[in-house]
Amino acid sequence: MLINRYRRAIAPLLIGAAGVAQAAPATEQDVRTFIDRAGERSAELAVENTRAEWVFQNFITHDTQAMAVASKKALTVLGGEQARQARDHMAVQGLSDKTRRDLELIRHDVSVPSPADDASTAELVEIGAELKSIYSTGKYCNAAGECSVLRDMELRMANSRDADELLELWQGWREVSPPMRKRYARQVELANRGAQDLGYRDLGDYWRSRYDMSGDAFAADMERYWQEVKPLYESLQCHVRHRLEDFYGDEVMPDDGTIPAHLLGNMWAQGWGNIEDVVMGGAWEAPYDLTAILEQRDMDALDIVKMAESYFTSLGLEPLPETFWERSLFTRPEDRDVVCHASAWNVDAVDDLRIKMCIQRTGEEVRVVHHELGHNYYQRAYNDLPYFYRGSANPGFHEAVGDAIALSVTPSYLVNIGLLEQEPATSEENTIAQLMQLALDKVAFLPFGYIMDKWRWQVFSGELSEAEYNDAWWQLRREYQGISSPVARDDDAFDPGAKYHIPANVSYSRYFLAHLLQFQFHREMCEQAGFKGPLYACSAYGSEQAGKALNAMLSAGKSLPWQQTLENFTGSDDVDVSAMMDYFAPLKAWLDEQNRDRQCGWQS
Ligand code: X8Z
Ligand code: ZN
Repeated sequence: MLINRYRRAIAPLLIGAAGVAQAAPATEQDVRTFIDRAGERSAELAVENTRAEWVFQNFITHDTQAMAVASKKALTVLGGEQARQARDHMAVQGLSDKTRRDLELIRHDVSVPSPADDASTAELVEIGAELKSIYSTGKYCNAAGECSVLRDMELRMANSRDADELLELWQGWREVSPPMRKRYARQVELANRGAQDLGYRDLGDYWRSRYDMSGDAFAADMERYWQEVKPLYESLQCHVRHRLEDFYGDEVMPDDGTIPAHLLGNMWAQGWGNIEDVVMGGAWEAPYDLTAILEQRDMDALDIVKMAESYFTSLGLEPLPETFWERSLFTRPEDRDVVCHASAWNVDAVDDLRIKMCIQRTGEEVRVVHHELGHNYYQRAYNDLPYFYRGSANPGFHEAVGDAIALSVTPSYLVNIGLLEQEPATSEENTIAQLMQLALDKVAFLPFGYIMDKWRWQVFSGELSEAEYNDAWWQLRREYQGISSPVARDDDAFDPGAKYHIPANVSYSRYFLAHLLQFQFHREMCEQAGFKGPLYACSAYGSEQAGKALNAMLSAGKSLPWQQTLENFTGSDDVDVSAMMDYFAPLKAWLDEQNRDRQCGWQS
């Protein structure tokens, strides 16, 4: 049966490749011809689709959406056909490891696979565009009829210390997502069928299987990494909860040990850096305030991007092309709807690099700009590889590069580039305050980075019905993050949909991995730069040797199993949480001291 299906799939290829009208047993060479052709066909359609998608995301209208859908549909059809063929070609006897892996890459080249029939593909792609559009054009209108967009609400959440106002913003944004739920459930149904056609149990199994190991082994590794970093998270959660209770009073704090989700300075409680003042209780101030520096110097969005670019060029990498500055979107246009969620593009897959971002003048955004340029430098480094190798070693690598670079935004770096007059004194206070600032973003993020896909894995496997989506989401939020909903949720609530990557269908394990990998990359770059001293004090700024080592990794794209690429760069073939744990070791000791007589932990 398998052989028959396989023969049918490969027969046309043999006719095309060898010019004979009869199916012959396929050889490695035939399969290689298939791989090359698949790459050429995908490359052509992908550029066209990226262009249509760029226009749609920069000018969201009925028509641009229709155009993006049409081109996405063509790409999904092609990607699906080739992925199914790749799956069948795996039955060819005696293939080399490299060819097998190349087939695997083709099999994984669609993020949301469709069943083979035309109607399903059209429906699936349409739903995808609708979800993105609902999210990106979403506005919250208050009782007085004043409407706000997400960026403004996020900024208010970052700065407000009024629990009622925070609750209104938190609830308000979640009014955008209920209309997504039905569509989302239908999309899951279709994409699951698409994944099953490719030989996977469901879409979750398909997503987990793109890591050069079985999907089940990947899930086990994710859990292992989480268990390794969990004690650090628990110490932070306990301290933050107590500080919030001191600040807001115990009437807003549940007595089960969880933190209500609206008090953490971020719409999704995924990063808590905006409430550093509350967490440090005014006792120890951060040694510098990057947001204030940007204001004092009157730096605008363009200045921030130039600053990030100059970090990359200091490593010996080429400046961004002229077209980057002409074609990127740096600030939110007032007159139209755009997808504001930050992203980095290489439109022609050669050097048409761009970012699209609604930059705000905050220290947090400085990190995000570095993050996006990390994507652009990666895209440029692998642009000369065959199509299916153009990508990061695994999805986490793409997300880790710019963040690793931003870890070099230290006080000494800011002095170096003239933004800070002098380095803050070396003191325990300053060290802890600096580490706390970063931990509130990086450590706080870890369980959130994990549950976004954990929730989807449950949804995709059919473990949850549509009616259970929201409760299961809060169950995970509670269990892993120790965070609870500040109010009972309505029956029609769809809170996962209020986070971009759910409607946009971007898998999220990549960010969890990136939060660990970036410390590994940073450690390696610091070694290359010859830095001696604690990891948190290192900036690899200006080290061409570090730049060379980094670029060698970037240039490998996904041509090798990621474990190999990681080993070539860092000497280790696995994600190693010790880099992150070492980085935060002084903070962990300090937190445990603060927490000594406190009740920690929460009911899950
Ligand atoms: O989505 C992003 C980037 C674009 S790839 C801005 N990030 C995740 C998020 O915002 O939720 C970066 C960190 C996590
Ligand atoms: Zn990213």
